[in-house]
Amino acid sequence: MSAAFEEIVLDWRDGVACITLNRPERLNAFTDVMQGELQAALDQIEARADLRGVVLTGAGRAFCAGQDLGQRKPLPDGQRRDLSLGLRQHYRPLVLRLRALAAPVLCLVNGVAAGAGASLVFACDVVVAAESARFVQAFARIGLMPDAGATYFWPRLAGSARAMGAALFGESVSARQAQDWGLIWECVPDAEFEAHAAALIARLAQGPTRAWAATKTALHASAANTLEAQFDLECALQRELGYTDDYLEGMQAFGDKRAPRFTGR
Ligand code: LHQ
Repeated sequence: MSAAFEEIVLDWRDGVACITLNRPERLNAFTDVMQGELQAALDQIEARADLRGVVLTGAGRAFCAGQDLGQRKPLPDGQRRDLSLGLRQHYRPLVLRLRALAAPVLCLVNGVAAGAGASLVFACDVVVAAESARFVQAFARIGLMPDAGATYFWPRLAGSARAMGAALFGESVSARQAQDWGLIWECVPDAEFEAHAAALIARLAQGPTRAWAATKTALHASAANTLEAQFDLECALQRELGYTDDYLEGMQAFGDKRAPRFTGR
Protein backbone atom coordinates (compact mmCIF):
# COMPACT_ATOMS: atom_id res chain seq x y z
CA MET A 1 0.00 0.00 0.00
CA SER A 2 1.29 3.52 -0.71
CA ALA A 3 -0.10 6.98 -0.08
CA ALA A 4 0.09 9.75 -2.68
CA PHE A 5 2.43 12.63 -1.90
CA GLU A 6 4.35 14.97 -4.22
CA GLU A 7 7.78 15.22 -2.61
CA ILE A 8 7.99 12.07 -0.54
CA VAL A 9 6.91 8.48 -1.10
CA LEU A 10 5.33 6.47 1.70
CA ASP A 11 5.28 2.70 1.13
CA TRP A 12 4.10 0.09 3.57
CA ARG A 13 5.90 -3.27 3.67
CA ASP A 14 4.48 -5.74 6.20
CA GLY A 15 3.78 -3.05 8.78
CA VAL A 16 7.01 -1.14 8.09
CA ALA A 17 6.52 2.42 6.85
CA CYS A 18 9.17 3.30 4.27
CA ILE A 19 9.53 7.04 3.70
CA THR A 20 11.59 8.17 0.71
CA LEU A 21 12.52 11.84 0.33
CA ASN A 22 11.77 12.33 -3.32
CA ARG A 23 13.23 15.44 -4.96
CA PRO A 24 16.32 13.82 -6.48
CA GLU A 25 16.98 16.75 -8.86
CA ARG A 26 17.55 18.99 -5.76
CA LEU A 27 19.27 16.25 -3.76
CA ASN A 28 16.03 15.84 -1.75
CA ALA A 29 16.42 19.25 -0.11
CA PHE A 30 13.61 20.11 2.30
CA THR A 31 10.83 22.40 1.11
CA ASP A 32 7.79 23.53 3.07
CA VAL A 33 5.74 21.10 0.96
CA MET A 34 8.04 18.20 1.84
CA GLN A 35 7.93 19.13 5.51
CA GLY A 36 4.12 19.22 5.44
CA GLU A 37 4.07 15.82 3.76
CA LEU A 38 6.45 14.36 6.32
CA GLN A 39 4.11 15.53 9.09
CA ALA A 40 1.12 14.01 7.27
CA ALA A 41 3.03 10.75 6.80
CA LEU A 42 3.84 10.69 10.51
CA ASP A 43 0.13 11.23 11.27
CA GLN A 44 -0.63 8.06 9.30
CA ILE A 45 2.27 6.13 10.79
CA GLU A 46 1.47 7.04 14.39
CA ALA A 47 -2.15 5.96 13.85
CA ARG A 48 -1.19 2.41 12.86
CA ALA A 49 -1.67 -0.03 15.73
CA ASP A 50 0.26 -2.66 13.75
CA LEU A 51 3.35 -0.51 13.13
CA ARG A 52 6.54 -2.62 13.09
CA GLY A 53 9.10 -0.04 12.06
CA VAL A 54 9.90 3.05 10.03
CA VAL A 55 12.54 3.53 7.35
CA LEU A 56 13.81 6.84 6.07
CA THR A 57 15.85 7.13 2.89
CA GLY A 58 16.37 9.33 -0.16
CA ALA A 59 15.70 8.92 -3.88
CA GLY A 60 18.58 9.20 -6.34
CA ARG A 61 22.20 9.91 -5.47
CA ALA A 62 21.62 11.89 -2.25
CA PHE A 63 19.94 11.31 1.08
CA CYS A 64 19.11 14.97 1.72
CA ALA A 65 20.94 18.30 1.13
CA GLY A 66 19.19 20.03 4.05
CA GLN A 67 16.96 23.04 3.73
CA ASP A 68 16.20 24.03 0.13
CA LEU A 69 18.18 27.22 0.00
CA GLY A 70 15.99 28.50 -2.83
CA GLN A 71 13.25 28.91 -0.20
CA ARG A 72 15.48 30.90 2.16
CA LYS A 73 16.80 33.54 -0.22
CA PRO A 74 17.18 37.11 1.08
CA LEU A 75 13.89 39.01 0.98
CA PRO A 76 13.59 41.56 -1.86
CA ASP A 77 12.98 44.57 0.40
CA GLY A 78 16.20 44.06 2.34
CA GLN A 79 14.47 42.69 5.44
CA ARG A 80 16.26 39.85 7.25
CA ARG A 81 14.60 36.50 7.88
CA ASP A 82 13.70 34.98 11.22
CA LEU A 83 15.21 31.54 10.67
CA SER A 84 13.79 30.17 13.92
CA LEU A 85 10.30 30.11 12.41
CA GLY A 86 10.95 27.21 10.02
CA LEU A 87 12.97 25.39 12.64
CA ARG A 88 10.11 25.53 15.13
CA GLN A 89 7.34 24.88 12.64
CA HIS A 90 8.95 22.05 10.68
CA TYR A 91 12.20 20.61 11.99
CA ARG A 92 11.42 20.48 15.71
CA PRO A 93 8.23 18.39 15.39
CA LEU A 94 9.82 16.19 12.73
CA VAL A 95 12.83 15.29 14.85
CA LEU A 96 10.84 14.90 18.08
CA ARG A 97 8.15 12.75 16.46
CA LEU A 98 10.71 10.40 14.91
CA ARG A 99 12.39 10.01 18.29
CA ALA A 100 9.10 9.31 20.02
CA LEU A 101 7.70 6.73 17.57
CA ALA A 102 6.75 3.46 19.25
CA ALA A 103 8.83 1.42 16.80
CA PRO A 104 12.44 1.55 15.63
CA VAL A 105 13.32 4.09 12.97
CA LEU A 106 16.01 2.99 10.52
CA CYS A 107 17.79 5.57 8.41
CA LEU A 108 19.23 4.23 5.17
CA VAL A 109 21.69 6.89 4.09
CA ASN A 110 21.99 6.20 0.37
CA GLY A 111 24.13 9.25 -0.45
CA VAL A 112 25.23 12.65 0.79
CA ALA A 113 23.47 14.07 3.87
CA ALA A 114 24.11 17.80 4.34
CA GLY A 115 22.88 20.59 6.61
CA ALA A 116 19.60 19.68 8.27
CA GLY A 117 19.71 16.45 6.25
CA ALA A 118 22.74 15.47 8.36
CA SER A 119 20.72 16.31 11.48
CA LEU A 120 17.61 14.34 10.57
CA VAL A 121 19.69 11.19 10.08
CA PHE A 122 20.52 11.19 13.79
CA ALA A 123 16.94 11.57 14.91
CA CYS A 124 16.62 7.97 13.69
CA ASP A 125 17.41 5.05 15.97
CA VAL A 126 19.74 3.09 13.71
CA VAL A 127 21.73 4.54 10.84
CA VAL A 128 23.14 2.44 8.02
CA ALA A 129 25.02 4.23 5.25
CA ALA A 130 26.28 3.25 1.83
CA GLU A 131 30.06 3.53 1.67
CA SER A 132 29.90 6.40 -0.82
CA ALA A 133 27.60 8.43 1.44
CA ARG A 134 28.98 11.36 3.40
CA PHE A 135 27.86 13.71 6.12
CA VAL A 136 28.41 17.44 5.70
CA GLN A 137 27.75 20.02 8.38
CA ALA A 138 27.37 22.59 5.63
CA PHE A 139 25.94 25.35 7.80
CA ALA A 140 29.10 27.40 8.37
CA ARG A 141 29.55 27.68 4.60
CA ILE A 142 26.42 29.85 4.50
CA GLY A 143 27.14 31.71 7.74
CA LEU A 144 24.92 29.59 9.98
CA MET A 145 25.39 27.18 12.87
CA PRO A 146 24.25 23.53 12.90
CA ASP A 147 20.55 23.15 13.69
CA ALA A 148 17.62 20.72 13.52
CA GLY A 149 19.13 18.80 16.45
CA ALA A 150 22.69 18.58 15.12
CA THR A 151 24.21 20.24 18.20
CA TYR A 152 22.40 17.67 20.33
CA PHE A 153 23.19 14.54 18.35
CA TRP A 154 26.70 15.06 17.02
CA PRO A 155 28.59 15.64 20.32
CA ARG A 156 26.69 12.82 22.02
CA LEU A 157 27.49 10.36 19.26
CA ALA A 158 30.91 11.42 18.01
CA GLY A 159 32.26 13.39 21.00
CA SER A 160 32.80 17.10 21.34
CA ALA A 161 36.12 17.40 19.49
CA ARG A 162 34.84 15.69 16.36
CA ALA A 163 31.46 17.44 16.48
CA MET A 164 33.23 20.79 16.79
CA GLY A 165 35.69 20.17 13.95
CA ALA A 166 32.99 18.89 11.61
CA ALA A 167 30.70 21.82 12.43
CA LEU A 168 33.29 24.60 12.23
CA PHE A 169 35.07 23.45 9.10
CA GLY A 170 32.13 21.82 7.34
CA GLU A 171 34.28 19.15 5.72
CA SER A 172 32.69 15.88 4.61
CA VAL A 173 32.72 13.01 7.05
CA SER A 174 32.77 9.79 5.03
CA ALA A 175 30.45 6.93 5.88
CA ARG A 176 33.46 4.82 6.91
CA GLN A 177 34.72 7.61 9.17
CA ALA A 178 31.20 8.06 10.58
CA GLN A 179 31.15 4.40 11.53
CA ASP A 180 34.61 4.63 13.11
CA TRP A 181 33.50 7.71 15.08
CA GLY A 182 30.37 6.00 16.39
CA LEU A 183 28.11 8.42 14.52
CA ILE A 184 26.36 5.59 12.70
CA TRP A 185 25.79 1.88 13.22
CA GLU A 186 27.09 0.55 9.95
CA CYS A 187 28.79 1.47 6.69
CA VAL A 188 28.01 -0.99 3.89
CA PRO A 189 29.71 -1.34 0.48
CA ASP A 190 27.58 0.33 -2.21
CA ALA A 191 27.10 -2.92 -4.14
CA GLU A 192 25.58 -4.58 -1.07
CA PHE A 193 23.57 -1.62 0.20
CA GLU A 194 20.23 -2.39 -1.47
CA ALA A 195 20.14 -6.06 -0.50
CA HIS A 196 21.28 -5.25 3.01
CA ALA A 197 18.57 -2.58 3.30
CA ALA A 198 15.88 -5.05 2.17
CA ALA A 199 17.07 -7.58 4.75
CA LEU A 200 16.93 -4.98 7.51
CA ILE A 201 13.41 -3.90 6.51
CA ALA A 202 12.30 -7.56 6.65
CA ARG A 203 13.92 -7.83 10.05
CA LEU A 204 11.99 -4.81 11.33
CA ALA A 205 8.75 -6.42 10.13
CA GLN A 206 9.46 -9.54 12.18
CA GLY A 207 10.91 -7.99 15.32
CA PRO A 208 9.74 -7.75 18.92
CA THR A 209 8.39 -4.26 18.26
CA ARG A 210 7.32 -3.46 21.80
CA ALA A 211 10.65 -4.56 23.22
CA TRP A 212 12.41 -2.42 20.61
CA ALA A 213 10.21 0.57 21.44
CA ALA A 214 11.02 0.19 25.13
CA THR A 215 14.71 -0.18 24.28
CA LYS A 216 14.75 3.07 22.33
CA THR A 217 12.87 4.87 25.11
CA ALA A 218 15.41 3.71 27.69
CA LEU A 219 18.50 4.39 25.60
CA HIS A 220 17.28 7.84 24.59
CA ALA A 221 16.52 8.70 28.22
CA SER A 222 19.92 7.50 29.37
CA ALA A 223 21.99 10.60 28.64
CA ALA A 224 19.88 12.81 30.91
CA ASN A 225 19.22 10.28 33.71
CA THR A 226 21.00 9.25 36.89
CA LEU A 227 21.72 5.54 37.31
CA GLU A 228 18.91 5.38 39.86
CA ALA A 229 16.38 6.99 37.52
CA GLN A 230 17.52 4.81 34.64
CA PHE A 231 17.14 1.70 36.78
CA ASP A 232 13.58 2.76 37.67
CA LEU A 233 12.81 3.31 34.01
CA GLU A 234 14.14 -0.15 33.12
CA CYS A 235 11.92 -1.66 35.83
CA ALA A 236 8.80 0.10 34.52
CA LEU A 237 9.47 -0.81 30.90
CA GLN A 238 10.56 -4.41 31.54
CA ARG A 239 7.46 -4.89 33.71
CA GLU A 240 5.28 -4.00 30.70
CA LEU A 241 7.27 -6.29 28.41
CA GLY A 242 6.74 -9.20 30.76
CA TYR A 243 3.04 -9.08 29.87
CA THR A 244 3.50 -9.08 26.08
CA ASP A 245 2.75 -11.88 23.64
CA ASP A 246 6.25 -11.49 22.24
CA TYR A 247 7.84 -12.34 25.59
CA LEU A 248 5.71 -15.48 25.84
CA GLU A 249 6.62 -16.41 22.27
CA GLY A 250 10.31 -15.67 22.84
CA MET A 251 10.41 -17.93 25.87
CA GLN A 252 8.45 -20.65 24.10
CA ALA A 253 10.76 -20.49 21.07
CA PHE A 254 13.82 -20.65 23.31
CA GLY A 255 12.45 -23.78 24.96
CA ASP A 256 11.56 -25.31 21.59
CA LYS A 257 15.00 -24.43 20.16
CA ARG A 258 13.47 -22.59 17.19
CA ALA A 259 13.41 -19.00 15.90
CA PRO A 260 10.72 -16.85 17.55
CA ARG A 261 7.71 -15.68 15.53
CA PHE A 262 7.11 -12.25 17.00
CA THR A 263 3.85 -10.42 16.29
CA GLY A 264 4.82 -7.09 17.79
CA ARG A 265 2.18 -7.43 20.49
C1 LHQ B 1 20.40 22.40 -3.67
C2 LHQ B 1 20.73 22.20 -2.33
C3 LHQ B 1 19.96 22.85 -1.32
C4 LHQ B 1 18.69 23.78 -3.04
C5 LHQ B 1 22.10 21.09 -3.52
N1 LHQ B 1 18.96 23.63 -1.74
N2 LHQ B 1 19.37 23.18 -4.01
C6 LHQ B 1 18.59 26.48 7.13
C7 LHQ B 1 17.97 27.77 6.99
C8 LHQ B 1 16.88 28.13 7.74
C9 LHQ B 1 16.34 27.51 8.77
C10 LHQ B 1 16.35 26.15 8.98
O1 LHQ B 1 17.58 25.48 8.95
C11 LHQ B 1 18.36 25.44 7.90
C12 LHQ B 1 18.96 24.17 7.84
C13 LHQ B 1 19.89 23.81 6.72
O2 LHQ B 1 19.79 22.71 6.25
S1 LHQ B 1 21.07 24.93 6.25
C14 LHQ B 1 22.07 24.01 5.17
C15 LHQ B 1 21.44 23.85 3.82
N3 LHQ B 1 22.20 22.95 3.00
C16 LHQ B 1 23.39 23.26 2.47
O3 LHQ B 1 23.95 24.30 2.66
C17 LHQ B 1 23.97 22.22 1.55
C18 LHQ B 1 24.04 22.77 0.16
N4 LHQ B 1 24.51 21.74 -0.76
C19 LHQ B 1 25.78 21.37 -0.85
O4 LHQ B 1 26.67 21.80 -0.13
C20 LHQ B 1 26.10 20.38 -1.92
O5 LHQ B 1 25.09 20.41 -2.89
C21 LHQ B 1 26.23 18.93 -1.39
C22 LHQ B 1 27.50 18.82 -0.50
C23 LHQ B 1 25.01 18.50 -0.59
C24 LHQ B 1 26.37 17.95 -2.58
O6 LHQ B 1 27.37 18.43 -3.46
P1 LHQ B 1 27.46 17.86 -4.95
O7 LHQ B 1 27.39 16.38 -4.91
O8 LHQ B 1 28.68 18.47 -5.57
O9 LHQ B 1 26.13 18.36 -5.69
P2 LHQ B 1 25.80 19.84 -6.25
O10 LHQ B 1 26.29 20.86 -5.29
O11 LHQ B 1 26.25 19.93 -7.65
O12 LHQ B 1 24.19 19.85 -6.17
C25 LHQ B 1 23.38 19.30 -7.21
C26 LHQ B 1 22.19 20.21 -7.44
O13 LHQ B 1 21.41 20.27 -6.25
C27 LHQ B 1 22.65 21.64 -7.70
O14 LHQ B 1 21.73 22.22 -8.58
P3 LHQ B 1 22.10 22.40 -10.16
O15 LHQ B 1 20.91 23.12 -10.73
O16 LHQ B 1 23.37 23.19 -10.23
O17 LHQ B 1 22.26 21.01 -10.68
C28 LHQ B 1 22.53 22.30 -6.36
O18 LHQ B 1 22.36 23.68 -6.43
C29 LHQ B 1 21.29 21.63 -5.81
N5 LHQ B 1 21.26 21.69 -4.37
N6 LHQ B 1 21.80 21.38 -2.27
N7 LHQ B 1 20.22 22.69 -0.05
